[in-house]
This record gives sequence, structure tokens and C-alpha cells, in this order.
Amino acid sequence: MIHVDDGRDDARGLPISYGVDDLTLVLQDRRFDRQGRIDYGLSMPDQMMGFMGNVILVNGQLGTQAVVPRGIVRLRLLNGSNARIYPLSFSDRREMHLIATDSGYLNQPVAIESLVIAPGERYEVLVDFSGGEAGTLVSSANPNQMMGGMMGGASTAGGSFVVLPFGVDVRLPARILEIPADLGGVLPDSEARSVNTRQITLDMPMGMGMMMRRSNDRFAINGQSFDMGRIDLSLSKGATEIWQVSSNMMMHPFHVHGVRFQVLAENGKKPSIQNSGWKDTVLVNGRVDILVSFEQTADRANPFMYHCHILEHEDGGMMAQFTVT
Ligand SMILES: [Cu+2]
Repeated sequence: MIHVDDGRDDARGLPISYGVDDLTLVLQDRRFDRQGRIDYGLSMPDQMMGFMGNVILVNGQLGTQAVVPRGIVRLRLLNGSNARIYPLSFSDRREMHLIATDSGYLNQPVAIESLVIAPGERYEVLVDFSGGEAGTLVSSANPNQMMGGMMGGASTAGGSFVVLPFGVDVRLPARILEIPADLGGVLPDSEARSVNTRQITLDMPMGMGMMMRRSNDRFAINGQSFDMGRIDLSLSKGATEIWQVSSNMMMHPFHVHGVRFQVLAENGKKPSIQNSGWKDTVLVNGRVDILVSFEQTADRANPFMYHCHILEHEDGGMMAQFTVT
């Protein structure tokens, strides 16, 4: 995981002691066989819905825990799972203070009790351990069920589970004791602009063809399965567009390379707090409208991608590529 910073986090009043009050947490679910090797045998529901593990790893470790100082602790969260979506919260319902989304800071922290993190998404939150009480980060079950759970089976079974227990060690230096009031982030501006609008549909295989491994019935975007030899969109540098991204049958975390975007609406409504900042990945459950400007160039030899971030979906063809020139 790469941290990008401007060297001013200390002035913002944010925790910056790596591994002490500034923790990077990569969440993954995995399955292991009896020899302890990763088991990546895909069942039919796995092929359709994405791989589901039965154990949770944090930074590649099973059954680990965090020990933090008695103060404000920063968590840099990445969902590195193939397909699992984590609705995260603390078991004692303590607040998390959202400070950053995929591509930048919010203007000020926002207190939230739960945070839904889909594959590919990154969020940063502050958690208050100044009371000295231990806490447990938990997740409820993966909410992504196809057709109301018809295909769910064992892969979506189960209720809440522990992601990471936190203990407090008073000997560790607690440098930050208050949630900062201001982060200095600039939120995307939502002024209406008349720009080109595109429909992007995230398509599941329609019938039994995919299960029979017929190549003409695959995951796709706008009806076309990924083809390395095809450029799907050619955009001009500096262009701004609205993309109306639609999912069907299940939720899809939609990711665009080389840009950051503003979520304008989720199913016609104002975006949720966690989608109010700069994003490059957004969970689409129905329809999400994004406003995106293409500022970085990409030529035919090295195009950018847009794709579902469920690995089995993008590998199956729910991916497309574009140039910016
Ligand atoms: Cu998908």
C-alpha cells in the first residue's frame, strides 16, 4: 500500500506515528486448505458472485490484534478482498471519524457509526481511544447477494464477525488527544455543468452459458466483454463527463484508473457521507452518477481501465479501457 502525503499531516493535527497511532489495515478474506495453503477453488457461486473466504486476514495475518496508545488513532483502511464487502463498525458502537476517502481529505472529520468498504476502496478514519478502553472492529455479513440471495448458499452465510481487536497500552506515546476540527481538504464542487453524459452498464452473464463456460456469455460492460485489442473510449485531455453507472443482479464496486471523481447521486439521491469526498472507486447498487474530469493522458499502448473491482468479475470480462489524449 502506497501512502501519498504532502508532509503537512502534523500541522493538521493528525496521527503520523506509523504503526503506533497511524495504522495501515489491509482487509482480506481467504480460505486455507489443510496444509495451510490458500484455497482458490471457485465454486459456482464464487464464479458468479466473486470469491468468498471463511477467515479474515488483516495485513496478511490471521487472528492478529492491534495495540494502540491512549489517544486518537488513525486507521488507513483498504479492502483488498476479491469480492467481500465489509459493513464495519466498533462493537461498542463508538464513533469513527471519517477524514479521507480514496483520493483525498474531507474538509472536516465526519462522525459515523458504520462504514461500508467494498473491494478496492480506501477510507481513513480516526478512532478515539483516549478513554483507555479496548475496542473491537467488527463487520456484519457481506451484503452482496445476487437476486435476493438465491445464489447465496454458504458463501454469504453467517452474521457479524471480528475484523480486528484493539487493546490500549498506556506506555505508548499518545500524541493526538482530540479530533481535529479542520482538515483543509477541498471537497469536489457540485456545480451543475453541461457536460457529455454516458451510460455505463455492468453486465452479469445472462444465463447458463457462463456456468457452461461458453465464451459468448460472459461478464461485460455495455454488453462487451473485455478485449485487450479494443479501445472502448477515446477521451480528450481536460474533458469532463457524467457517467451514469448501472449495476444489475448484484452490487459492483466500479473503479476508474487515472482519475478521481465526484459522486453526484446514488439512485437519484444525494450521495452518502462516505461518498461525499474524492473517490476513484464507488459501490454501485442500482445507479450511481459520477462527475469525472480526465486530466492525465493515456495512449493506446498504455490505456487506462475502468472495471468492477470484484476480481472474478473483472477477470471474467467486466472491464474496459480508454485513452486520454
Ligand atoms: Cu462486479
